[in-house]
Amino acid sequence: MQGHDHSRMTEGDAKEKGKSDAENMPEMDHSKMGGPNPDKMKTSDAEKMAAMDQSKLQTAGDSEMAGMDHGTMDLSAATRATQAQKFAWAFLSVVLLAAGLIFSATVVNLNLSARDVGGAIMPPGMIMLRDTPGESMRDMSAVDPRHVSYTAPANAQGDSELQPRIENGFKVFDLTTSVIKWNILPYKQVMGYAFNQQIPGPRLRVTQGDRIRINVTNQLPESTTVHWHGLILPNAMDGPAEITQAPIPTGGSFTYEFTTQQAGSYFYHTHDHPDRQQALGLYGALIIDPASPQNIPAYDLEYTIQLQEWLEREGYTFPAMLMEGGLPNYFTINGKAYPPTDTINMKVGQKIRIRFIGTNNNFIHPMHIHGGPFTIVETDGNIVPESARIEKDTVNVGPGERYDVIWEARESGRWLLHCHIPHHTTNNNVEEDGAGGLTMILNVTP
Ligand SMILES: [Cu+2]
Repeated sequence: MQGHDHSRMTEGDAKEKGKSDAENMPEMDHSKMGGPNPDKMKTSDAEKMAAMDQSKLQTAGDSEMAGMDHGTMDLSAATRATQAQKFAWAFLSVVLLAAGLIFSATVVNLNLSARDVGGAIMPPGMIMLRDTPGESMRDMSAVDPRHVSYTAPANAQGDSELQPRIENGFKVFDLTTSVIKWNILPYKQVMGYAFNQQIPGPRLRVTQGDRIRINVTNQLPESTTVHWHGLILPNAMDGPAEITQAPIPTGGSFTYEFTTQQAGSYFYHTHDHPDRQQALGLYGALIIDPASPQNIPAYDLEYTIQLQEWLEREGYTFPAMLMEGGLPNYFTINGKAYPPTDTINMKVGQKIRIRFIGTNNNFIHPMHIHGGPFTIVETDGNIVPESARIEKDTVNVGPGERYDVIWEARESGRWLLHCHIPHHTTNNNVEEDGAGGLTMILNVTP
């Protein structure tokens, strides 16, 4: 019956073996103690062994645990770690430590050093895997608040016309880049990259045929350049960093010089990491008036619209872009989100020329005007021939595009001009006074 489990015994087994089990019990107990096979032992031998075992226990108990009763003494001996147990714990600890390191190495990019990404604050939701380069992270990181050198008044306006000074027949403009704090709403301040401490940068207005010179000084924490979007000019003056010129380093400057050959609505913007710098505000309008009258319909007023997307979360401003973590939550016309965008006052019968400029960096904005269609008279600075002019009430303004449209105030009232992607007419997904973001009002009176 040795080794036979009682619970597995059948009824027949129990009847048949029951008696012999009872008879063998004392021997089974001895066998559990180890030592010589009790079957082969004489009765007197078994009795001697039992006595010896008893005396061993007694001796050990007396010497090591004097004063304690036998029960406690036995427990203490049972909980004492053996060499094998100590080794097993040490081995398990080493295995767990190694597993922790290996697991971390599989999910964390150990190739990046603090020099690569030190101080960078990343947008929530950006996907950063082991193959994400440090440069990618710096590109999408928040504007470092320590680099802000100026805080614009909450009601400051961008796109203010910069008057040139005349030097040797050149119209000379000075542009300086820097990091500023800028209010896109009375309660919402962003940290942006600005020309001359405003977003958009100052409007440069010249005449076709003018010789112009622009001195650019860079006070950003990174290099930059300026590109003159759409212009016919010497290649060396075109602006793309690393392509036609060395980037202007922090504290450095560069002078651009050319003669304006075209007329129309243009703009200037950074061409050094523009995905970051232009998304943070480095752009401005460049309006070139024609040298002689153009064949376009007459108009009474004009207004320039520059679009931009923003990503601002928890006090940090990230360059908005079409990438995980970079999606925008604010949208501005000339640096302001509705309600504080401009309201244009008109009389019934007046016509306004609106210059839509695609300074927006990532998103196409279908710009719509209520109260009747407009006529597209120029595209990307080029006059649309009279026979090809079309009337529309919505025009897609993609990045880099310009549309000059003429809209007539046919009825009095408050007419909306807005992007037709409704998310772009909210402020962080919230509507205020009926809209937000890319919205403004044309207020027409009789
Ligand atoms: Cu839009």
